Amino acid sequence: MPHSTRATHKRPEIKTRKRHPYNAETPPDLLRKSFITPTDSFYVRNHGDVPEVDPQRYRLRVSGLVENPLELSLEEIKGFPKTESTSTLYCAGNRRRELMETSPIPGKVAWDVGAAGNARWGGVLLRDVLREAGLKGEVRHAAFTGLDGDVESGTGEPFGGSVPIERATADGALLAYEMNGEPLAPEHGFPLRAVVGGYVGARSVKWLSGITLQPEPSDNHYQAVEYKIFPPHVTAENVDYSQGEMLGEIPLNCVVCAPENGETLARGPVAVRGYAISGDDRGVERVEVSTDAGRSWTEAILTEGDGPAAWRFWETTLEPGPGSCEILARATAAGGATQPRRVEEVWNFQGYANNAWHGVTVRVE
Ligand SMILES: Nc1nc2c(c(=O)[nH]1)N[C@H]1C(S)=C(S)[C@@H](COP(=O)(O)O)O[C@H]1N2
Ligand SMILES: [Mo]
Repeated sequence: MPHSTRATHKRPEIKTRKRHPYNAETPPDLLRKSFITPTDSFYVRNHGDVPEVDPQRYRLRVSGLVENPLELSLEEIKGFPKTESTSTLYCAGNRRRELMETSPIPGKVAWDVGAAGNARWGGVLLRDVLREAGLKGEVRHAAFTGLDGDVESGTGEPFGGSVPIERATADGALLAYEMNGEPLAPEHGFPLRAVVGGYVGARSVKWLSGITLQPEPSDNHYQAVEYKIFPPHVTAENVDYSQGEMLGEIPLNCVVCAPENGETLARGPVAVRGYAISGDDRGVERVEVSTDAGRSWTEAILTEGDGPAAWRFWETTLEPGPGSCEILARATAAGGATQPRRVEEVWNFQGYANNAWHGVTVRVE
């Protein structure tokens, strides 16, 4: 098997969602086990082949509207002050499977709830590197380009995407060379990736080869065509790609990880656990659960998580009656925002950003 489709360090419990290119997600129980997701259970989202990069010959190019275009070796990048931050990567396609059950979304990865993970990233602040390059006044976006080969888009171009310059220069935007205290694994972007806290995973470009400072967002396929939200009536047949909204901040979301959907439980108290996430830096204010289809709610306890870019873990205890029971969960953001109730309200033909109330159905005996 070629190097490009091999997952180097993953546990056997990880669920492969696609072999070529390699895509895999973390099962819910494993995801909820530790606040920092170990690298060997962290999801992988690849749109092309994992490139084999020689760290000696590697260069990062910083170009566009800058006073001093840069070409930095890995050693030169590591010469900037080192910074560490805990930040959740959240794939915009997470929970697509539920959207697909409402109405088909052909050709897309059927992610359950595990295309998300929280890591301790080590690297340098993107703004330190941008300061060295010297931004010109017209800069509005930082556009990242990767080194992937043979991407699914068929454009022949590697994966790329951009973020507004305010995000690129914020505290949570890193050029990371470490994940959980180790050099990045090949499938997570070795030797260098962007990590943009609070933004959908697609903007955290792996195997970073270039950063272009520009007045407009990136015209890369994965910014201009995919990772865009269209209203529910737009389809692959009638879509106008000049329209739609480019995904940015992670939409407020809340997921039940335990018990798992379809589990059979004995009568008595049940520990209910999950994660919640909000892409804005004020974070998650409250998580509630319901066992009566949302008529009444019980507040859960927020446990770990207090940084702006990391998810929150939550838990509570319920005692559902015998028979079939759906346990629903929803979050409220610090600014007061809530989640839409039904998947139908958020359905979009590319299947992104499903943040309807999440639920698991269990049987109590
Ligand atoms: N170069 C490159 N960067 C990429 C991707 C990719 O396919 N190629 N996938 C993106 C998407 S959609 C997500 S969700 C995250 C996943 O990061 P991970 O595989 O390290 O979990 O990487 C992003 N960066
Ligand atoms: Mo993603």
